[in-house]
Amino acid sequence: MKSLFHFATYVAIALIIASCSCNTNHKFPAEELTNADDSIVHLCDSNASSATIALMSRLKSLKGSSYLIGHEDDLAYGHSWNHEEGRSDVKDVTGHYPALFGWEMGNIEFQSDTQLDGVAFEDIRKWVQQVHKMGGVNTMTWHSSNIITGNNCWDNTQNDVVEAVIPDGVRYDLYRKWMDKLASFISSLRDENGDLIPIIFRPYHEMTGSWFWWGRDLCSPEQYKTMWRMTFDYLTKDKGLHNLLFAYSTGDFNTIDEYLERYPGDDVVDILGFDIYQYGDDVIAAQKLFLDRLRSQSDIVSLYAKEHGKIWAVCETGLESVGVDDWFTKFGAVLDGTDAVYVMFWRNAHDKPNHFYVPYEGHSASADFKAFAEGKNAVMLD
Ligand code: BMA
Repeated sequence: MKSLFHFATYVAIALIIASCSCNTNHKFPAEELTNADDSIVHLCDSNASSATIALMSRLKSLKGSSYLIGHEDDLAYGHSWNHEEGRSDVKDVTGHYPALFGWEMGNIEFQSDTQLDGVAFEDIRKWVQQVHKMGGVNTMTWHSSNIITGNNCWDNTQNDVVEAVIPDGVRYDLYRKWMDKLASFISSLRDENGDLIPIIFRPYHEMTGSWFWWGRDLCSPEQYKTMWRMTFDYLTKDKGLHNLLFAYSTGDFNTIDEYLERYPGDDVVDILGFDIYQYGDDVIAAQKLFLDRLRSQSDIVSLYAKEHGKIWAVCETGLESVGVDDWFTKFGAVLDGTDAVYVMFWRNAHDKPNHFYVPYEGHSASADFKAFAEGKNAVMLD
């Protein structure tokens, strides 16, 4: 008896130590709400599924205390590797998977087997399911093509593409067919019980710039808002997709008026945010400017979110090639002072050696990224 008791005690102590040593981060609460209180968790889609309400509730619980760390295409490929089961540059460096995973839908409109960066939609479906099972969050962008020319989303040579896709536009019917393709893929993202997996959908992003066909110089604010509302209604009402949280993410802006110029309304945006990148050859000087921008943009969005009962996130960010060895801890120091609920770093391409936004194993900023990921407010998956 005695030795058994001792053995059990040792096992319990070992388990506690083991769980402490691998849980350096805040935990992302996994419990699903059974009686979600709509006065606390209010979603734009009044018919949102319970899993979607639960995701919002989990995200809300982070506000002001911690943030998820995310990475685009994390499981699909990384710097110099492609499609290796279970591999992730983030995990290689930190020992943990990110808590949020970004996926791109561009080319779904052509019923292509692969999206615009060459990842098979079939694989994305499998990874979305895997992430959901691990307790992580999936977010999605759609760099849809220019429907007038058939070229990609960066064809910004016309200023009538948004006008063409909204009701009464010359490509309205065709655009609905494109949205059908997207809807049918989203509808295939189901868990083991056949229930739709919640997705943070972030369409028509960086609209404060003009590099995409939906950009600032290429449509009026009213046209942009109409396109957003049309998309919201089509996916949630016509297509009955009740697993979507809608995220509005601008590019750079200086004032709340600039931020809200194309904001379609609190009733069709669940999550606020912005995409922000560091540019400039003098990386040290550029980082200072970048962090100043991060601080001021965060303050603006955070205030609006607070006043309107929303949560917000840094939806895309990074420094291409990570040319500063303590970039992440400096970034983290600023983020720690905000109430963002997640941050997503952009992709580590497998076929463009300089196109990566988190360090890979052996990179000189790896230790710094690991320290950031183990920071007091960062949430990763075990
Ligand atoms: C950009 C780059 C491109 C990519 C696109 C969509 O920022 O990463 O290489 O095709 O995003 O994912």
